[in-house]
Amino acid sequence: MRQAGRYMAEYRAMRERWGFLELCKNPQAAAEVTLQPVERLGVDAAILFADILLVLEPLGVGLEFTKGGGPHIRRPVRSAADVARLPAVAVDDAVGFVFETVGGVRKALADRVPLIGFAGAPFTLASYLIEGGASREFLLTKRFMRAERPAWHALLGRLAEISAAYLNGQIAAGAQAVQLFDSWVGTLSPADYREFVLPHSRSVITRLTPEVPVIHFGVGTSTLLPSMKEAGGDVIGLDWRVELGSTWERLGHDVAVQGNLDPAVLLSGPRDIRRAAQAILDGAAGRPGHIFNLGHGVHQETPVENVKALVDIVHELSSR
Ligand code: 1CP
Repeated sequence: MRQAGRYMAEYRAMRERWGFLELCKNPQAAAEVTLQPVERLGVDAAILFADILLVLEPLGVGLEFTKGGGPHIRRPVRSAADVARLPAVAVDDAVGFVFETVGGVRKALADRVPLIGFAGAPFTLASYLIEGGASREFLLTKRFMRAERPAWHALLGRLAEISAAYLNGQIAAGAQAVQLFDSWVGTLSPADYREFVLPHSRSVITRLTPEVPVIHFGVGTSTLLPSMKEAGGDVIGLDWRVELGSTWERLGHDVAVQGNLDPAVLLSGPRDIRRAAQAILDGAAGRPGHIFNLGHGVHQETPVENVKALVDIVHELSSR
């Protein structure tokens, strides 16, 4: 959950030298950033430093990251004609630098910890293409979805292919697990999720190289979780708005879960962090198939020593 980022001085130092996209496109520098939290925090897995939006750049929509760090699409997709105009993308050529980073990270890690790759799910990618950037209400996306049904499904079909190719490229290069981020899908009703999103997320997951664990994650998904499980994934990612124990029971213990500490807890201190971590571990009750994680990304204001404290606390409380 964004374990590399601006809350780390090492990352900020890299960002003084490179723009965000530049950093992603430099396999050596991106590998270095990937390893920073592994060295500094002692986490049990490395998370590839890249972005879900990198695959949108070859679509010619004018992807840029503004000074504040937020993504911006200069030529958003707003009509069926815009969808039809999107060029075919050879993912291997377009984001080969990401696959190169994966190879470099695996080599540097020498199997100390596994490497997790990731991609955006079709809905979340489409929301950036249509809105042109971040959004609160996703009104343009929701209007497009209904007003342009065939174009919506064509667009999500294209994005599912791209997302699957992006993940399979990472797997071929050495990623040992992958996470599908449907970060903003929690804005939809369960009925809309099932009609407009589920078939496309399922299509990503069914295309993936077998035997590689898939984590399927979204934010604000309490009412969508059973449908997300149906769409696929070996692990369902939970945010902090749900209680882990009862939610796992509701989903069924035949699927693994990941989560779900509120990243804002890391703004407090070790006592509160310990209490909150313990509550989550109590919810998991020692069952196999729980990956301790945050419920979403680390906030920029987070003191790095609190993240380190969390890692140590979880190791202590969950050691057998
Ligand atoms: O853990 C790590 O090592 C970080 C790797 C990582 C991941 C998993 C980055 C680097 N981006 C992502 C995924 C990502 N990117 C998601 C899904 C996760 C989530 O929900 O947060 C999303 C929605 C994006 C899009 C994106 N890229 C945003 C969100 C903007 C919004 O709509 O609110 C932002 C700010 C970026 C830029 C970005 N990507 C990654 C970093 C470290 C940053 C900050 C850029 C900077 O240094 O200025």
